[in-house]
Amino acid sequence: MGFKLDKEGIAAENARRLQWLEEDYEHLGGRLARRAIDIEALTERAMGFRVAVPSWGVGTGGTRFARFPNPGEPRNIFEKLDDCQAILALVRSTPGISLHIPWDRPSNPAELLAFAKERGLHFDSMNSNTFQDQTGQKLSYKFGSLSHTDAAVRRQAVEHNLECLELGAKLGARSHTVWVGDGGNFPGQLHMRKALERYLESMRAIYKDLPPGWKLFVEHKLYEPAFYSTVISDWGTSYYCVRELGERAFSLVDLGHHAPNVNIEMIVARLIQFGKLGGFHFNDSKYGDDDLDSGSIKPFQLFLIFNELVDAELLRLPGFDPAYMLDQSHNVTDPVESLMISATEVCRAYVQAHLVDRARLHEHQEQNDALLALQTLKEAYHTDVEPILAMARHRAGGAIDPVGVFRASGYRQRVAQSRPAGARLGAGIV
Ligand code: LRH
Ligand code: MN
Repeated sequence: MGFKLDKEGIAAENARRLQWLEEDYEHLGGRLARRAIDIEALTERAMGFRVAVPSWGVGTGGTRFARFPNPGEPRNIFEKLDDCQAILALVRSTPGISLHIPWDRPSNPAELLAFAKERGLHFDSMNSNTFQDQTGQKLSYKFGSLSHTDAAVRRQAVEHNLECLELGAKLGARSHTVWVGDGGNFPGQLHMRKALERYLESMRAIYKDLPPGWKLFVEHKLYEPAFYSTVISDWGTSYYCVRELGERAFSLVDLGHHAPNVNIEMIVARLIQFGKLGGFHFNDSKYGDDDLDSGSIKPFQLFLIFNELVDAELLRLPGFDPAYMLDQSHNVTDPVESLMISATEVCRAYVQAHLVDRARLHEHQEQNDALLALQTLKEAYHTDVEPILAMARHRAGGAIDPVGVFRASGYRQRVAQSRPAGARLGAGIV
């Protein structure tokens, strides 16, 4: 039943789809050539595109109400990396894995590094966790962590982040992401200026020990778990902090961390202009921090964000090197399938943004021709680049149809056998 997700198994499946792909690819190539666009150059760009996968994304997510585990849930970091290998085998753009500590704390870092390398994987940004209390933890983060009123709690939180840096250095990571849920639920609960000062004092202690060549990412979020005042609630506060910390500190934009209808592509343009755009946690949402699949709710917004990123990339703006990561919670789909589709949707927005006729757009902008300026963007957004994405996967040894091949392989059924369902039902994201 099924087949191994190796080159042979994937090639056999691709063989059944290749002729149609080549027809569609040639047709699109002809249409793009009319716009003086070389499809081969775009396919090269798609093959070079990379987006990191969150280790916490391959397990089934949940809400505060419930979590409904999938068959074959990964039970430890090694099984999570096996699932990440399956994703990489099929879409080829996701060799980077973002770890979360302590959820993924290995007893033997060297063993974990070797395990990842064997699977063509490497470790991307580290993530600390001072938004949950761990068993045996001395001081609680109930009322905050890096901004807590008690210096001992702040020290404990700083120590945890320093442990993440030390571990990440052993695993070959090159950046560290700090998101804290610190904040208040009621007016008056927090002194808002003092809380930010305490946070910055703690972050300076972390920044001081950043390994050479590393970047530190500050992730803002409007609300949740705090429901009145969040210490790092918006890009402005994040930008102020990374400016204060130093040249290796940058702002990370999680798409779900903004109020509805906020113009996120404009925040991206600002952070690019200020030289402080560190990277992204891509996902999508309709209401709050829903952590839904990237491009599933607002694909035009994702395109507009990449329109800003590609404009900067083409201009080779100094220091412009944002880190692309997914950060999603898969409550009702197979996490492997959702992550593959999401990696593809992010790459789609990237390739479409390369279709924008920037000379013509610039002209319309200078002429204040609002309609033709928007049409110039829409022309790129309405171009179906699926043949480019599929050809890029195929040429990189991946699957023309990742989900089709994943299902045909019987991978999920196989891991359901080898990974008996764990007792833990419960709620929450992991
Ligand atoms: C907070 C967040 C953060 C992670 C967590 C898993 O909402 O986006 O990036 O640490 O999700
Ligand atoms: Mn995030």
